[in-house]
This record gives sequence, C-alpha cells and structure tokens, in this order.
Amino acid sequence: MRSVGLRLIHVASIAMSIVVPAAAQDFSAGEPIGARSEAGEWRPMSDNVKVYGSFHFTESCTFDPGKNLILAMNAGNRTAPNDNDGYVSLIHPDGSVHTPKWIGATRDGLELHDPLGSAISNGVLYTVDSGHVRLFDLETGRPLRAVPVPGSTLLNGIAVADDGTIYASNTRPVSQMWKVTANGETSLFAEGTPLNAPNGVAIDQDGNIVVVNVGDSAVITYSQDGTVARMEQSGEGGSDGVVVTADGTKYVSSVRYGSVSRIPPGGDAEIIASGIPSAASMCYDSTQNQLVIPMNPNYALAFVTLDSQ
Ligand SMILES: [Ca+2]
Ligand SMILES: [Ca+2]
Repeated sequence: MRSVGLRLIHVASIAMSIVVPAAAQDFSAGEPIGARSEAGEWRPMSDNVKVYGSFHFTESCTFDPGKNLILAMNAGNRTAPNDNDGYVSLIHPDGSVHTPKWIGATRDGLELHDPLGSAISNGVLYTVDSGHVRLFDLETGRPLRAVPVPGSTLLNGIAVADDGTIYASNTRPVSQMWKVTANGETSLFAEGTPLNAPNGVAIDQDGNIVVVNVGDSAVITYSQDGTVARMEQSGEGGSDGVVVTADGTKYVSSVRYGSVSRIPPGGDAEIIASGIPSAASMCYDSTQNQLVIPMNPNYALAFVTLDSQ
C-alpha cells in the first residue's frame, strides 16, 4: 500500500509539470505606477501627480475599451538579437502613465524581444515579434502562446478578425501577407504587387483586410479569399499605421512624411494632421474618439482628436 501511494504522488507531480510550464507559473504583471516607501510599503502614486513617458521605441499601440487604457508596445533595444527586453506600457487616454511596465515588469515566464504591430480581439492581445505571433491574455497580461511564422523576414503589422484569424504583414522582401488561423495553421495570404513593403493592417467593418505600404501610398483592401477588392491612395506615401472606424472611414499615418490622411468611404484622401516625426502604427481610441500615434525613436505618443475634424 505504501509504495502505491508514493507512486501516485509521483505521477501527479509529473502531470502538473506537464500541464503548467514552470515559466508560465512565474509570470507576473507590473503594478500601476507607484513606489516603495521608507517603511517598505508599496504606495500608489498620489492623485496630484501625472507622469508622461515610459516608452522605449514604441512602434504600435492598441486601445482596450474595457480598461479605457492604451497599450503601447515597446521594442527596447532593436539591434541586439534575442534581447528579450520588449515590454508593454499602459497609458491613460490623456497620455499620462498608468503602468510603466505591465507586460515586462520582470522577464520571468516572458519572451518578448522587439514587438512591432499589435491588435486586440476577444480578450486577447496579439503582437508580432521576431518571426512569431505572440498571444497574451488581455485581462492579466499573461503569455498564452507563440506561433512561429516560418518564411517571414520581418513581421510588422497585424490585425485579427472576429473569428480569431490573424493577418500579418511581412515588410522586407518578399512583400507578403501571412494568415494564421485561430488554431495556429499558418499560410501565405498574398504576395507581391500591389504589396510594396506592406506595413499596417486593419480589418474593415465588412471583415475585409486593409493593408498599407511603406513603399508607396497604396491602401489595399483584400477580401477574405485573398482577392483585391479595392485600391485607394493615401495623401502621402511611406505608410505605417492604418485604422478603419465603424463607418468605414480610413486613417493612414505616414512614418516617412509625418502625416495622417483620412479617406472617407468612396472619397479621396485628405491630410488632417502633419509634422509628426515617425508617425508609426497608430491605434484608435474609440471612447475618446482620438487617434494615438507611436513615434518610434522619439519615445513618445501623439494624440489627434477627431471630434473637431
Ligand atoms: Ca528589443
Ligand atoms: Ca509598422
């Protein structure tokens, strides 16, 4: 009897170690901004303080309407391979800091090197990083899984359809769009012209995939079957971010020329903001009705209110 009991305990401990990887057990998300007092107690920052910043090469952002916070993706060092120093900061809609390092407070149970594009869908945060699509729990920040995209050379923009299908751009030659299904099957969605160093990706109100090129000013709308449904032009080339709002209006940011174009459904592009250096992969804050634009090496976010436009 005694030996049977010991064996059962042994089996149970093996099963646990298989189900829950040790690394995932160690993950912990960062706390909202605060500091430890002389008495050794953690004190949240008092209400009469605002802090701005907490960026290190922010390429993209997404907006979480549930928390009313902007998630800023920080690449950190961008030259050392496998540096594992990427992090996600949480920013209030007025630009002040909520949590300097939310994902990335420690490196325990976390792999995140140089996150570029990001998207949220159905309670999951998605980002592209070093040849992978990485998924995180939107509520807790906990890593869920990573899907490698073999054959990609620089994954950059990402968008996620309601059914969990992921579309990611590959900017460096060959110009490609990759598709990853919700169960992790990876395939080539589109390749070559009219893609020209594709960058930002969005899903429009009809479920089409909208892609902008950093190589020119094309705004390409693909049907889900991979055929080109529409071609439009931004006000300037060198595009990085693309947002499609509920009424079908498209906004495109030019990382090369520092502008934001608005393209109304069926209309021509109009530049609504300019002089924004390195206007990268912007997101739409649907609650405050504003565009939020990460500015890459400027370590900053730009905010464009749409109410007055
Ligand atoms: Ca890095
Ligand atoms: Ca980008």
